[in-house]
Amino acid sequence: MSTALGKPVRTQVAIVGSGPAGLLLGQLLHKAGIDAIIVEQRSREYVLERIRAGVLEQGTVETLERLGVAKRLHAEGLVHDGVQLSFGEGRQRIDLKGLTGRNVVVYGQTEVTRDLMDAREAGGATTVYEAEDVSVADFDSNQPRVRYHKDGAAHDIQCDFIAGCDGFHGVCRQSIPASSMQTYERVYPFGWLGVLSDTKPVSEELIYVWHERGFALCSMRSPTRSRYYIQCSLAERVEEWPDQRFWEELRRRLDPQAKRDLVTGPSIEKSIAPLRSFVAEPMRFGRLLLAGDAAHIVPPTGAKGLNLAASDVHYLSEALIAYYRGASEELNAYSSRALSRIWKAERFSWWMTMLLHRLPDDGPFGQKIQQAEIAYLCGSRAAQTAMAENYVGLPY
Ligand code: RFL
Ligand code: PHB
Repeated sequence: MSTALGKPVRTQVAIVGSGPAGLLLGQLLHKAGIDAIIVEQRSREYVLERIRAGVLEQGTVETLERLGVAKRLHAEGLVHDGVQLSFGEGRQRIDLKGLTGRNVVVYGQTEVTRDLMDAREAGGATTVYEAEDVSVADFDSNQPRVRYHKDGAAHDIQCDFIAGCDGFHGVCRQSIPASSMQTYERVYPFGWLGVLSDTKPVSEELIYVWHERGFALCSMRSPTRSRYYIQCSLAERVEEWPDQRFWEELRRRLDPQAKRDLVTGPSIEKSIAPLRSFVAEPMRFGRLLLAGDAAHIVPPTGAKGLNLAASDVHYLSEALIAYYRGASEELNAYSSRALSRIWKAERFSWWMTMLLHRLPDDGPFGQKIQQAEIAYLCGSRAAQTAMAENYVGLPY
């Protein structure tokens, strides 16, 4: 059986992936009058249902504001001026606002995605969902292409540039010759078991928990919806964690106040995520430009993944806009500009991960060092400022 051939389509920038990186880039280009098509392998509903990040840096919020998609974020997002560190019996507040003048906003990635999708649809821009066998070609020439199948037909998009916004497992990074790319990776020997529940959050601020049984995080999505995580072994399966076992284990790791305040209830989502640090350099190969998780991964401990996707596409959109105005040098600088910020966020995410998790191979010495570092953090305004500066997000 032969495959029907769709009419070749032309656009300026073909974006692969409709996660936060692809959708944000699409809006930034649209606002500048640059034509872009997004090609996404999943359905719109699937993309919207993935429960992921929850904490937005001010820089991310400012980008959404400039795009005119922050109305619901301002109505429903929770502004957090501090985060809490809990360790055994005690708790320390890190005063983000007091130490840096900045804050973060708790607003789910699913909501950001929905707002961006709605704006894109209202602006009449094209997104192809459920594209099969997506491939990228000829990006070492001036006429790159994105190909895919849909509804039994083969499609071909001709473009000036391809933006690889297709996440860690996407096709774009994998299409770059390995000899042209250097990768750096650390896989952590544990995961996060996450639960979403329609219960009142245990605290008004996020609590990051160090405990000898392992890390825990108390987060939220709204005043009535909580998001909790506990460190687990990678051998563990979700089915082994009925709700009651999860709540008992979480409670064990909390400080006395949080133990008392914890409200439990049925989970509405439960999943295990592995933790990884990863960077691919450079982020440009010819006319293929990578952004977001396609180029780098951070462990979620610092809440940086979505925010890095936002800063990448900020730099990338500036470079593409400059190109279409006749200044092509900015595209050459894209990778190094983005990587400079990425490595600092990689360092911070690694640091928070190593400080707060039980490290199976580190033994009692490692635990003592963690405790000493937490005690130092509690007693030093300078150390708290360093943490706060990174948590609220370094400047673009
Ligand atoms: P995404 O979101 O993975 O989107 C990539 C999109 O590309 C599509 N795709 C393809 N499309 C076409 N053809 C192909 N061959 C394709 N292959 C893949 C996918 O279907 C998808 O729609 O990457 P993007 O846009 O770079 O965004 C990155 C963020 O999603 C990610 O970094 C964050 O979710 C990480 N993260 C957090 N980040 C924060 O900033 N703050 C947080 O609080 C935070 N918490 C988290 C997190 C990630 C977590 N998990 C599940 C890994 C908490 C967790 C538990
Ligand atoms: C979340 O709410 O999902 C969340 C918050 C902070 C993190 C990671 C995840 O560091």
